[in-house]
Amino acid sequence: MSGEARQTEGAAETACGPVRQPTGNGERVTGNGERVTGNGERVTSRYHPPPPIAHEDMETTFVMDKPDGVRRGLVGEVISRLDRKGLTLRRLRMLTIPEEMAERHYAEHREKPFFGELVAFITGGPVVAMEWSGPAAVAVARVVMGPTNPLEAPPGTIRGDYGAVITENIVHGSDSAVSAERELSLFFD
Ligand code: RTP
Ligand code: MG
Repeated sequence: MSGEARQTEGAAETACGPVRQPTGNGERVTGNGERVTGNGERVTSRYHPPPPIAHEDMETTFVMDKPDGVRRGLVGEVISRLDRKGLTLRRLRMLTIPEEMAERHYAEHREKPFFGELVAFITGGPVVAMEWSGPAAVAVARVVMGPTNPLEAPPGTIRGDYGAVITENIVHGSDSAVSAERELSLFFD
């Protein structure tokens, strides 16, 4: 059904079902949710709620406020955005990452030209490591964060709203469920 309001006889219909203006003409709602208008017309809601999220869609992901995010006082902002998006905070730990741990965390970038700079940056101040869970948590966290390069991150994302350069993009989020498992065990076990 289109999301546009559609005008029917005395009623506007939206994606969420019929929306009726208060008429004051004796409308009533029956026990099964039907609305009966003053002239006896029966209006059945056409909103069908999505099915409950299947258990297998629930995920856990690793998110980290990087040293620039902590330094700039954005820890609360990051937590608040993930909270409001619907994820659940499970574990949280503040630490300064030792060099060897940083190299393991970013092992997939070991051969990249920016690896040394990346390790120096991530070990350069305290971070806040977090475990978040929820439906499709890995992808959901990355949507909230925005693309890696803040210049490509749209407003409304953490990196789009607060970042300016790719080397200081405020927050890390696992890129897959496998990475999440590895990163969570690195930081919490
Ligand atoms: P992250 O791992 O930190 O959550 O970021 P990401 O998945 O969005 O991006 P990824 O490709 O894993 O890169 C890791 C971090 O490396 C820095 N980077 N610097 N100088 C550069 O060209 C460059 N490219 C990437 C970024 O800070 C990125 O977050
Ligand atoms: Mg990454």
